[in-house]
Amino acid sequence: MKRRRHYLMATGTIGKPRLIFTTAGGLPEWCSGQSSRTEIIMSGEGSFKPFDSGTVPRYQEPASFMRAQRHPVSSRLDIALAGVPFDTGVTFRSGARHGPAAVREASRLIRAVNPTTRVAPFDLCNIADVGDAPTHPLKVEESCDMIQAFFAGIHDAGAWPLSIGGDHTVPLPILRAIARDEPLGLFHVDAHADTFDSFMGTKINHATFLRRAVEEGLIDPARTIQVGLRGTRYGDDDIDYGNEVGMTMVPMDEYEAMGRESFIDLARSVLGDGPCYLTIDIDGLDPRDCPGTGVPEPGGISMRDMQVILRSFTGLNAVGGDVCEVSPPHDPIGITFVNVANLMFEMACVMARNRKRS
Ligand SMILES: [Mn+2]
Repeated sequence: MKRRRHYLMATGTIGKPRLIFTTAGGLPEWCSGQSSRTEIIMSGEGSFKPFDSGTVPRYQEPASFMRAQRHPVSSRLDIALAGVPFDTGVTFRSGARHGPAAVREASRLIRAVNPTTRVAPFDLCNIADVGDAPTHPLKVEESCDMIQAFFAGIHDAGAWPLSIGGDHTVPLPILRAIARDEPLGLFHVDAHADTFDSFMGTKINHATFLRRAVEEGLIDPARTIQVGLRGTRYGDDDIDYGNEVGMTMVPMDEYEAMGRESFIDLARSVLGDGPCYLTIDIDGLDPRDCPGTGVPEPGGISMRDMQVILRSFTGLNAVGGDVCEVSPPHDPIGITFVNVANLMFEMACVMARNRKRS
């Protein structure tokens, strides 16, 4: 049978991609959107719409974040989705270097419109998957330099980054790239405070990223709120540092006592109107929802609460975000990655709404 080639063609302005058939015949009408070989042609004025799952089934084509188009970093982008496959900064179980691949795969399920806020991020903004930051699997500091350079490219192009790690060292080089001009507020979900000074003689790892970021003037501690802190601890060093610099810390016991709505009010008041960054260490969520992580701690935030909190952030001045510590080898069922894909969508909604406030 004569092979038919289909072209998913950019339509000139931001709009729905159009399928153009270059040869006729062969396939029945009901599968006219499919092909064994679909090519995306990007013109100078092309569309950044994700694949339409009503045309190209969501299990088809190589995975990208939320089925976004793959595109190099460009000044035409509002939000750049990126992976950071790096986990040489972990102190316990490794595996988060595989996080971006697993979340890309799971994010095939993500659809277009937020059911609560009705934000449709791909309608508001040009969003594309710009691929993975380069890393070295054996070198921490060198990898940080490579990651920083990659995100500096995104920042210099005028786009806001939304990434999937990688261990929780990853926000440090991202913040070094995007918070050079002014310190950002920080919404930080985590079982651990990540404010140790050092671990076994190393200063750059997933337990120290936030302390380094404050020391380097990248994060404003007065506009920083941490939630989900719990689990057994080494001592008071990390919490003492947070108190010393004036962060707002909400341990899990306090979160439960104050309740979700009061926490949302507190978070909005701490973060204020200035630009802020969102970082979710997936171990901040309860391991029953997100078991795929390197340092699990029982008794965490539910996926449902996290959804509601992020939806309540609509209107927040969020200019970047990440989800880190997503470790595929520790979740053979894969529910972690479905949840993380949904958190990525929620963050994309907050950022897209902020980018297009008018
Ligand atoms: Mn962390």
